[in-house]
Amino acid sequence: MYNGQTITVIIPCLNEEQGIEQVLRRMPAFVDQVIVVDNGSTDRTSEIARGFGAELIREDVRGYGRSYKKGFSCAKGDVIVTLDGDHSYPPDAISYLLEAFRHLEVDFLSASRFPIRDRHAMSFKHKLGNLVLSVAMSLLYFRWVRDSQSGMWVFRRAILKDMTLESDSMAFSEEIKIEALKNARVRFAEISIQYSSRMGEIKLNPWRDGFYNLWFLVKKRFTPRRKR
Ligand SMILES: Nc1nc2c(ncn2[C@@H]2O[C@H](COP(=O)(O)OP(=O)(O)O)[C@@H](O)[C@H]2O)c(=O)[nH]1
Ligand SMILES: [Mg+2]
Repeated sequence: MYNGQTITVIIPCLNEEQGIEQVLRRMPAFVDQVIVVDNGSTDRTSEIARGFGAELIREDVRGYGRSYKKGFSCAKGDVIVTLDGDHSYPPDAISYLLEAFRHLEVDFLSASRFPIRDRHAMSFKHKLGNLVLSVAMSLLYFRWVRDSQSGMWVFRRAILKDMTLESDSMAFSEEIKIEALKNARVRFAEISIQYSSRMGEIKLNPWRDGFYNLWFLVKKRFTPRRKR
């Protein structure tokens, strides 16, 4: 419970035995529900998550977006906080983000990894790719977003019912921000956090995911919404 609100943290994991241990070790005590979505790990990810008392949920179909949608369906908190299982996003920043979320009176707060202070945290290629995707998203949606690919967000769970989240892949991170930005009733803000080098092996495929995410932005912008 934080400021009278119950908090759910969701962490998607695909073989993150090193990172998840550090993330869970640093999880603030005020978090009411910690959900680890195991996306078919073959290492000790699930064992470690259970050992720390996290709620372990399995998603057998691979995909970052797919994992999040499964996690959302099990979330009970008033406010949802997300981060990777690789210990690149700081769990210590959760209280800082929740404080900013309240202070800024927003419904969706995205944590930007920029400016990057740890120069080993992201390669030049990744920085450039991130910039291209963020400029593209900002131009398509008429709103400056510095980090369209950030995986750390804080939002009111109630806004999920107004979102159309179709992506099962890495494009999910831009899609959820677009859905927040497009909704006039959802107040959106971005704030900077400290991003550091991930532990374990990277799951992102920079060229494939980068081009796909660019294509996804354009497709989502120009195709009419599917009826639900
Ligand atoms: N790329 C990818 N990540 C997944 C998947 N399932 C869960 N994840 C987790 O999603 C997070 C993001 O992946 P990561 O390799 O860190 O990408 P990056 O942070 O964009 O460099 C990590 O915690 C992964 O373990 C999946 O199918 N694909
Ligand atoms: Mg990561």
